[in-house]
Amino acid sequence: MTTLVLVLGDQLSPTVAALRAANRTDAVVLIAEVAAEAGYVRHHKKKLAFVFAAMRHHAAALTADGWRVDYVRLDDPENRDSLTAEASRAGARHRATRVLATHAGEWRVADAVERWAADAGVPVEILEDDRFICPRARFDAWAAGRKQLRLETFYREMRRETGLLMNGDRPIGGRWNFDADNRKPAAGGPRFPHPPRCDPDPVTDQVLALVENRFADHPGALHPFWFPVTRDQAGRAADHFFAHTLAHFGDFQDAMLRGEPFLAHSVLSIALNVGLLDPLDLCRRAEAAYHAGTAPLNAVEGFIRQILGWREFVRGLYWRDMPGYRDRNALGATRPLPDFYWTADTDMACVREVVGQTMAEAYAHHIQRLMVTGTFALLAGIDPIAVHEWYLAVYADAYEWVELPNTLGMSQFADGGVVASKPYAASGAYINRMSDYCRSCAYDVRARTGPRACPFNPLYWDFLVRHRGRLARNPRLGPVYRTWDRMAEDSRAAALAAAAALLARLDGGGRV
Ligand code: FAD
Ligand code: DLZ
Ligand code: SF4
Repeated sequence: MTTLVLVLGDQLSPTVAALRAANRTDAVVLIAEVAAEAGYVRHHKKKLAFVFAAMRHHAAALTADGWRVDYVRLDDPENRDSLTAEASRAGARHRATRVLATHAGEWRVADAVERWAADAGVPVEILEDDRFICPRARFDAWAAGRKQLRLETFYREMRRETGLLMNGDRPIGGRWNFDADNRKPAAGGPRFPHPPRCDPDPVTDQVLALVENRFADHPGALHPFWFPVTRDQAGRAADHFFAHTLAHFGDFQDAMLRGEPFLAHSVLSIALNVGLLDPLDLCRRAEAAYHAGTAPLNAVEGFIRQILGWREFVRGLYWRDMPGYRDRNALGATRPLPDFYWTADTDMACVREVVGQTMAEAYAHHIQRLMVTGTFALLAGIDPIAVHEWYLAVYADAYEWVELPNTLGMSQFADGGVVASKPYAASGAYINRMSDYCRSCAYDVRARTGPRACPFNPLYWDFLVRHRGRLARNPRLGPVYRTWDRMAEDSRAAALAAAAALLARLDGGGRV
């Protein structure tokens, strides 16, 4: 009797459901590097290196912990290139009499595993992935019958259920949300500590050589590679964040600064999303920092809201609304993704900085993703699937369950308002307020028209006019439309003409 335990590349927790249900005495754990997962989008080289290095280290840790692990390398000549083909091959190799799997994090993989399981020839048990704070059924029960799903309502319920930052039934500090305090620009702020750099060991060095050889045509810089790839390293990165950075997290949460990719962000999502860290544990540690007086409430509440609120909320939505969710395109956007999303070759300093940093680090923080590359794509009407595939490829923390609702929903409004109550459309003024990018830009952030006008300005008005039929009824956008209507006729015409010229340049492959 042999049980085959499937462990996928983002299931690198020693207590993942399938391992908990198995027994070291009769189990073989299959971990497989496969071309299909490496290539379903053109993943950034650092992301590939991270996933493979973390998988190899996890296999070694499980072996040390007494598990029999069958690790299939990408360069194994027998490798059959897909997770299900490797599961079949391993099933036959080990004469498996049953298979245990933890539900995959992406619909695409979950569907393939389910279809494979139906005729695997042996019983296949697919267990819920319980490494989240809110079980899927709990989210569905919360969502059932609600006309609108709003983060704030869900988040409050999660606060009550976990007791995080609660004083009985009341939120500590008397408010649920300290977002309004979290909008300081970073220029002139404190020095922001760099997240700790983990030097590659020989295992990671081998992976780096593999990625260098096999994925030379994938985007992004492989070196320097410094991400944590073991639980110990991820734990140390978290320790560093709680000791040195969390206290500033709130104040500068929305800020952007040239040459400062990380500011006061934790950069923990990369390790968290493969299971090297635990979400509830991170929330409890943040709460403990508040009680110990080492971080203020606005920072701690902001951090907890991202994990307990947003991360759980988007995951619940993803599973509730897939597979149809991926095809949504409420604003009918069809333009191809401009090349500068890959090359950073643009005169827009903000986009250049964020794409350049993304290609270097496979990381950008939330506001960079949302309000720079995201907002530009939204205003320019880029096909949401192209935008989605870009985010999925270039960020080391990107898995569809978290990336898709953030990109297609929050950032591109392609779900018509499920994740976000209004589109994150903004003119250049927002970027200018929250960053120092505009100071080094070829464009003038204050100009609305003319050759030097910041592209975000005419595109912002053009976007609102293009989608007036759908958006004017949104109470939060009413005042914006009233401002537009009050503008002089010639100013409005000039803004629309500037937008048309810009979009024509974009379509013609001209420089923007
Ligand atoms: P911090 O700012 O330190 O936040 C702490 C933690 O909160 C993060 O580690 C993350 O786990 C969680 N978190 C914060 N915001 C969100 C959010 N909106 N949704 C879910 N979790 C959140 N996050 C991903 O993990 N993977 C993605 O593929 C991803 N794609 C995104 C695409 C777009 C267009 C946008 C706007 C956001 C996306 N996010 C994604 C959310 C967010 O940008 C990242 O979680 C965050 O930037 C990760 O960096 P950090 O660890 O330094 O986060
Ligand atoms: C992201 C990724 C990559 C690049 N490679 C692998 C792999 O070779 N083997 C594997 O099991 N998982 C990989 N992953 C993670 C999977 O894509 C992930 O399990 C799915 O996104 C489903 O959550
Ligand atoms: Fe970006 Fe416009 Fe500022 Fe240039 S002026 S950095 S394009 S917001």
